[in-house]
Amino acid sequence: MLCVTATNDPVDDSPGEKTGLMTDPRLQDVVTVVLAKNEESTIGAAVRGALRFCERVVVMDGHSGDSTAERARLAGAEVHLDPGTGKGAAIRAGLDLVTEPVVVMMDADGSHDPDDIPRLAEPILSDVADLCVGSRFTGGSEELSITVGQLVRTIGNISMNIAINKRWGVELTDTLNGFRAVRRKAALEVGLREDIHTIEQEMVMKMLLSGYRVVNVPTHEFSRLYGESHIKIWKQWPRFVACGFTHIVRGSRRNGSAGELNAPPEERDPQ
Ligand SMILES: Nc1nc2c(ncn2[C@@H]2O[C@H](COP(=O)(O)OP(=O)(O)OP(=O)(O)O)[C@@H](O)[C@H]2O)c(=O)[nH]1
Ligand SMILES: [Mg+2]
Repeated sequence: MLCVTATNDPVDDSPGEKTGLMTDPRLQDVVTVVLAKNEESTIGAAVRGALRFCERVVVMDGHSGDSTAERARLAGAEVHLDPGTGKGAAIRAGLDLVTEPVVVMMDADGSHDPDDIPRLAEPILSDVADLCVGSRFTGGSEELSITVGQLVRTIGNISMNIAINKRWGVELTDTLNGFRAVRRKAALEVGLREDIHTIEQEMVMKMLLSGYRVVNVPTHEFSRLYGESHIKIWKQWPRFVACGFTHIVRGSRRNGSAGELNAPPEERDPQ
């Protein structure tokens, strides 16, 4: 069914088809959690794209005031309301409610390409990593420095990469990208607490602190197609700095490893 949104663009509300699952049956262990707040123009394409590679797509709806939830359902997703306190809280709630061993997290604003889902999941499915973050620095981005706010975020991202690499002796190129795959059990074990977008850096640092393997693979980032960013960088930057600082100075319980896709896996339960 084709509808017309407030943007006057035709929106496809047809359900997704699971075409990618036929080529790699291991993808049955993967669920995609899509984070969406007021993304009615792009949610359908995001869900249909993800459904090509996953049995199940779960949309965490940030109490959207538009038709995001309805369009997500029409496209074939299971939709849940998030706790209402930000993207981080939505991610934590999503990790709690899914049961699949590998969770891909994807934005709904059209900036992430669902075709990258198998590439993100691969290091976890083949047990060479526990967290795989898409790298915009090796995969390219249309969003790194168009506005002053984006430039500030890019500088913050590079500074965070350098600090994390120095602290844990690793070589990560992007630690803040929300497009990532994680071993669910490990993500639950490290005890994530952040309510807002800071959960992305918290996840990387807590996984490294706990000895989990963190890698990057190249993924391309497109510009958000419609609507507005939910990051209020001029208001939220102190929280980003405080979150980074807290975990970087904390004592290490075990040494993490990163960037080594061929490192021998430690003995751990792959689930
Ligand atoms: N469920 C839920 N999703 C959210 C919330 N805040 C943001 N999102 C979604 O999380 C994704 C990332 O948020 P964005 O505002 O695009 O953040 P960003 O990609 O870092 O910022 P831009 O590059 O400016 O788009 C989008 O799909 C949002 O709709 C929230 O409170 N709850
Ligand atoms: Mg975005």
